[in-house]
Amino acid sequence: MTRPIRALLLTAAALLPLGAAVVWAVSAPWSSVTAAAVSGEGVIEIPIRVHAWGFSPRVIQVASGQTVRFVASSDDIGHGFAINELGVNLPLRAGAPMRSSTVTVNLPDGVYEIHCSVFCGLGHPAMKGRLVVGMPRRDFVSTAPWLASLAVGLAAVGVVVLTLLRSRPQ
Ligand SMILES: [Cu+2]
Repeated sequence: MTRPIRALLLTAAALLPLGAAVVWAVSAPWSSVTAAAVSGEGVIEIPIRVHAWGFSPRVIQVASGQTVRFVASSDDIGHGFAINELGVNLPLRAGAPMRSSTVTVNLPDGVYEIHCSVFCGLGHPAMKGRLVVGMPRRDFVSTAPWLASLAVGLAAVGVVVLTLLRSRPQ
C-alpha cells in the first residue's frame, strides 16, 4: 500500500468514529430532554426555544396524565410550535414568548411529533421534535441510527487495525 493511500485511510478511519459519535449524540433520545419547572398549581411549565430549523429541547418527555403548559419562543423568525395530538398550535414571532393553555397529556405511552406549523423556509419540512409520553418501548426505527453509528465505529476501528497490521515491516 502506498503512503498517500495509507494516510488517506487512516484519516478516514479517524474521522468516521467522530461522525458516528455526532450521529449518536444527535439521535440519542435523552440528548435534549427538557428540564421543566413545576408552577404553583401543579402545572408543569415546559420552555421551548424555536429556531431555524429546530426545537430546543428537541425531545420533551412527560408522564401520561401530567398537566403541562408550553412556553415557546422563537429565536429568529416566525415559526410555529404544534403538537396535533394535544391540540397545541402556537404561532410564534421572534422575541415574543407564547404560552399554550394548560393541557393534560391523556395519551398512551408513545412518541408524538412536534412540528413547525408556520412555513419558515428551506428547512421547514424537516423541522421536527418529539414528545415522549411515559416510557414507550423502543422500536427498531429509534434504535437504527444507534446501530448504524456503532457499526460505522467498529468498521473504522477495523480499518485502523488492518492498516496498521499490513503496514508493519516484514
Ligand atoms: Cu416552519
